[in-house]
Amino acid sequence: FIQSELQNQVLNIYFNRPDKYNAFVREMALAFQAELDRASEDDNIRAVYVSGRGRAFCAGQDLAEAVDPNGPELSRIVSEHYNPIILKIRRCPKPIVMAVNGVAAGAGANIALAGDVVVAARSASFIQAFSKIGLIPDSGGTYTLPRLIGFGKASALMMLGDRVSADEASALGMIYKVLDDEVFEKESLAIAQTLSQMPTKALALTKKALNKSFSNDLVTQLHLEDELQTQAGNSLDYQEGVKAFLEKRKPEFTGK
Ligand code: LHQ
Repeated sequence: FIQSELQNQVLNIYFNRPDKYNAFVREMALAFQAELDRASEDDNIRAVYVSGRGRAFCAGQDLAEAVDPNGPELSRIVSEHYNPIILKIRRCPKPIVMAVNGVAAGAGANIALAGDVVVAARSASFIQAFSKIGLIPDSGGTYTLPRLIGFGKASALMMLGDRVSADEASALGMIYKVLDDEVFEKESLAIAQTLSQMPTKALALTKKALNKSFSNDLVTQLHLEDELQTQAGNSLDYQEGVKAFLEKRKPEFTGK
């Protein structure tokens, strides 16, 4: 249910259950977690790209599995499938591009929104589908969405469950940008390739600082920046970045 391939230094991960709009079953959730672990641990992977095969990005939890008496119970679906996925995305020391190729619903929407750079094809859409089936938004949605678009809009989208087009999502500040369908795959892959050649350690430290940005006060955040900047300053990529600038040439970052 998950396909992955290493392309240069990018790990491309595809949700691959197209006839079910890439809805998550347990096996798929665990396989996605394993790919995220691999991305975190392998030094040769310097960026991650996540997209969906077929027409959808991901329709969230497979609802047939959710009500299957022999399937995992609801609380385990949250605690063993989605919570670890969101933490693995936010803790991954590599930039993660979420390339939303089609509809992203429920947990599928909130997994997309947890990415570092979220782009969508013009024909894609986002739905906080939970309220329509009597559930609450999970997969970090109640944390992430208000931070992205503000409390009022998040609350309305989560209660009404309205479908938001890619253009609306971009206007709301929910995603980084919209790409035309014809160039979507090529241009979104290129963003991941670009990130993979950037100073990987600095990007990891940037992500660490951003993870704290809405919960720390200013003084604490300034201290954190100081600490993380010191670490960035010790990297070889910092040396190379400054050297290349002074020599008026393109830097060659190694991620070290
Ligand atoms: C699906 C699904 C799906 C199974 C499309 N499951 N088959 C946490 C805790 C525990 C339990 C529950 O969940 C969670 C987290 C969550 O993610 S809750 C939210 C779960 N997701 C939804 O409620 C979304 C359900 N899907 C939809 O509303 C629609 O399918 C959307 C709006 C995504 C797309 O609509 P359409 O473009 O009209 O496509 P479609 O409805 O015809 O779907 C295509 C196929 O995919 C269809 O299969 P079929 O065999 O009939 O052709 C759907 O049954 C299947 N599918 N989502 N979540």
